[in-house]
Amino acid sequence: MFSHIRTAVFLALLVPLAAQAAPPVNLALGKHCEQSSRSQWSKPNDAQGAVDGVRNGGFGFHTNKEQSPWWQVDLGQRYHLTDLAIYNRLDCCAERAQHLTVLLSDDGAQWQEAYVHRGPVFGGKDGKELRVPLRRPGRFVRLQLADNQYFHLDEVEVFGLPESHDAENLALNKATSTSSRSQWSKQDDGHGAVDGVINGKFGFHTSQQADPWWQVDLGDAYDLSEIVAFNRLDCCAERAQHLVALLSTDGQAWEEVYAHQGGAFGGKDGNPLHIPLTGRARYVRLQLRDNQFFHLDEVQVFGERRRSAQWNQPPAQPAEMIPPSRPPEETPTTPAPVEPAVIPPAPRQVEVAPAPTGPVAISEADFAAILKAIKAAGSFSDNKLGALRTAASGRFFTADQVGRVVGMFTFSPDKIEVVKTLKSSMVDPQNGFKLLQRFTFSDDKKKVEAILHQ
Ligand SMILES: [Ca+2]
Ligand SMILES: [Ca+2]
Repeated sequence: MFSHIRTAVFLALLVPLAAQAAPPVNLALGKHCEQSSRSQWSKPNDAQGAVDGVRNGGFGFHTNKEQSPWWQVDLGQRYHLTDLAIYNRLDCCAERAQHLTVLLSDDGAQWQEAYVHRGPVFGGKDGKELRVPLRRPGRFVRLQLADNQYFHLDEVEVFGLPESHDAENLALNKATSTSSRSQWSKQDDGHGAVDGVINGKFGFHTSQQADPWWQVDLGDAYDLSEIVAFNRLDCCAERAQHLVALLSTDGQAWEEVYAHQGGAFGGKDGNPLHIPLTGRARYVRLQLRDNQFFHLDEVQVFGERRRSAQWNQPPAQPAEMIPPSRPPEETPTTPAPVEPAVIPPAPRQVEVAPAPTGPVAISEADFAAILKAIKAAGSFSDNKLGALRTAASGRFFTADQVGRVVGMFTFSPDKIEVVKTLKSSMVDPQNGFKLLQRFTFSDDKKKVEAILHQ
């Protein structure tokens, strides 16, 4: 009898908890699609096959063989896009889609490159679909191959939030606390996860204990939509794999709203843990269900205070063209303390540094300063190119670094100008071909090739 009552009370408590985790909505489902060409295997309305909700390992759409074929969907309005899931066909030819670019547009005419996949071959229905993290606005999403190839996919899903959604990181520089400190802790240790620095190292570090936690006080109650947790990547990422998220309105009573079911997650490498939320809270806590050290690089919390505050906001800035796989690198003001007890895993491959035979490429810290200078020059290409020329004068770069500068520019003529400017400062011209992947259209690729061979 009493056990029945207890069960009823328990269920009554459980239901609102379960309602907290909302499955993300596929914004692309049933929306209008187009593609660059049709093939003999195309159905009527061929392009719609990628947004029909059917994932069966076959092809949803199929273009002809051509240079840089594409497929696109019009979401009907601008969204703040969070990520894509791209399901390849598995019955044949999955490798044809391995060099794939994601482009975004507000009007279907001007496109910005948002992500470049350079292999490996990805799967689909087998659970190995390509997940593309985005954090930028857009209405049209285009996928385009870099090759002269047939283009076909099983299904494409697009996730995001209505544009009115306040996408500001609410946790940035807010008050934090942790369950314990370690010998590697800094003053105000918890702050390291909300300092805006994402560098692959630990922002905070507890001691080893049962169920260690970190929390942030957002300062006010918000309707929360997402937590993004960046793991440390230099060591020990697996320690955070039994992670749960808890929310509270008063810092006293906590509700567990998420439990991570999976292995170690990434961070600065473009694979942070995305925790979708619905619910109102002021305090956010992340906690391990382990007897373990707890350390993360950075934690971002997204949500909005109230809808009425959204109406008079200025339009969102155009998306930065830094590929999402590389968050801006910053140099921490104080070097992270060395952690003597932790032996980093042995590298899988021993990299033998080539003997220095010529100029040495700029350090990552100096390179980050150059990226900052370009960013600070504003949105006009001429100013950005001017800042680049000033900052880059007399320095040397790897092809990879040149590619990342190219990625900061939106339009092809500017990107080509970057290659022209930096070509003679490249320490590894043999890797110049990698720059071609930064360009979508074959005409642009040809121009870049010509510059590289000058
Ligand atoms: Ca389909
Ligand atoms: Ca940090």
